[in-house]
Amino acid sequence: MSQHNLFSALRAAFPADLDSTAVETTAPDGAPLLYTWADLDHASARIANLLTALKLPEGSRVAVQVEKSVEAMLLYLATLRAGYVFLPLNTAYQSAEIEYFIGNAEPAVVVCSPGNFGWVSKIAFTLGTQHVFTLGDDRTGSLLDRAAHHGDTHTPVQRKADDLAAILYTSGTTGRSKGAMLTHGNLLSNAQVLKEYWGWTATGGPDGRGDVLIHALPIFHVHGLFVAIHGALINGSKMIWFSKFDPKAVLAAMPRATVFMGVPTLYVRLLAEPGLNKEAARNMRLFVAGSAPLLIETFNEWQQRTGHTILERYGMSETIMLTSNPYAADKRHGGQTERRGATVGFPLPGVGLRVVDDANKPLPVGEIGAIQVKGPNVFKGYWRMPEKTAEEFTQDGWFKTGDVGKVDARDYVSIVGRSKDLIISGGYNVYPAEIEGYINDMPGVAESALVGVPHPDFGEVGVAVVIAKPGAQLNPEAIVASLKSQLANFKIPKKCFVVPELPRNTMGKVQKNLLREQHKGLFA
Ligand code: MLC
Ligand code: AMP
Repeated sequence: MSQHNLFSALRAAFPADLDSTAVETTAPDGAPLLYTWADLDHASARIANLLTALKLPEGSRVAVQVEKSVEAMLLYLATLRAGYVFLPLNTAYQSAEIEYFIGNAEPAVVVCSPGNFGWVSKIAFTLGTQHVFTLGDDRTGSLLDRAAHHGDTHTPVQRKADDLAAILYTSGTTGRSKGAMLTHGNLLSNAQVLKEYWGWTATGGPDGRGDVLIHALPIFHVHGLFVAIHGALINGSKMIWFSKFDPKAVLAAMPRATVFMGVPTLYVRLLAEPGLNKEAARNMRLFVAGSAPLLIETFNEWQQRTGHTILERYGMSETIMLTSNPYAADKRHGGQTERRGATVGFPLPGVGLRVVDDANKPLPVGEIGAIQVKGPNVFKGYWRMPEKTAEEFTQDGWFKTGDVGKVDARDYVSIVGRSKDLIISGGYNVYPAEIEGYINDMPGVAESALVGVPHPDFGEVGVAVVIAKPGAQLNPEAIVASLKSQLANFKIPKKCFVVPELPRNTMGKVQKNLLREQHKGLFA
């Protein structure tokens, strides 16, 4: 059997000089911290040996909800290395959310922050998890304590391309989260394509060691966990690692870096820094944006201030990266080099993309329809939801993205909307049905609607509109406070209104477009 373990491919790309710096970061107390490539290899081997020693069943899930740290990345690498399935969880999730994920994924191992051990371990043990470890962002916790007793060499477990490497939960339109199953083959093929397409270079960066990536995104989603980490590792490139995005710190690191990746909010916040200029960006090679629509104003302002044209790309949890504006001349499209604002570029090599009508019939150039995709990057299906998986694929194997868009005469893809009822706020997805479910369960609530409205920082934020049952008195602040006690903070509506009625069409369906229109100026 040939070896398809993603870790092996990443490890093979480590530079020959294993004592050179792989990651540069600061400890929570502000002390500088350097990790060599040898450190990454040995520390991930220790954790992989610990996981192996637990003798977990084949295909076991390792669910992780910890603050961002280099060790959290090492835990990801160790999970791949040991052949298990990594399941990252947003640190903002609260107990009801965690209970759902653990109940649904049935992980054999859960790793949580030391401060959350009480409630997380209670949920996990109740639901049958055998092992709960802790990992702090200051290298404390039982995971590293236990791993320290294991050896620092480890042979990656053989995996087939089709074996699961990770499960990423993505909420569904009905409110129930679905686990997107990604294989070693999905992740590796996408990393290899992006290495080539974005011109990652092993030499020529500011320190003479090739590209240097500023990593400032969370590592529980596709963008920070796969696109950024795999991008750097598969090129043997150093990372300047930030546990939290701080525009001033990123700006200060920029002269030592060549590549930056961010959701649009990160670009908006960097533009608010007076020090962002051509001089600060002088050594940069590439700025990548995605996960949410990048406003053309942000794209243009960035060009004026830094002299660099942001490369916008488009992806999903289910597919990793799908399309990208060109980094260099793209021979498949007449050698075009232009990175065009308000477009997401061309389908990546190997990715099939079509725009179709309601009958799945491909539409002519320029017409707006549903975006469907195919390729080695497309996931294996939703965890334990075969019916849902079947619904989301056409009979001839195209995945329905739920995004609405068009392809122009020069082959550039634009996303113009979504058929799925989804709000993307600061790069995080908020599914209205989930929030409405919580509001509707509150005493005195008859019905509610959550809509996304424009926001200067987060791009889009949720606004809740609620109607009371006859005779009930509702307080918008109390509704928001109740949601805050139950849900991840980014899902909380930024504003809540109690109104006598909701606008409806003749079928009685709530007209969310009218609510959006009514509230679009709230944060202007
Ligand atoms: C934080 N807050 C948000 C928010 N993030 N509100 C709405 N949307 C968000 N995204 C709120 C908190 O609830 C809190 O409110 C207040 O802001 C401060 O919280 P914080 O945690 O201190 O915020 P901050 O650190 O400033 O975080 C903002 C951010 C973060 C933009 C840095 O949201 C972020 O890292 N976003 C990136 C998400 C990402 O990586 N997405 C990739 C998905 S992959 P209060 O009221 O409690 O004080 C994907 C596929 C693809 O989509 O194509 O890539
Ligand atoms: P997620 O399920 O968190 O992976 O989010 C995926 C969704 O993010 C996609 O289906 C799109 O709706 C959206 N998305 C990602 N990149 C872009 C982009 N560049 N422009 C617009 N929307 C995007």
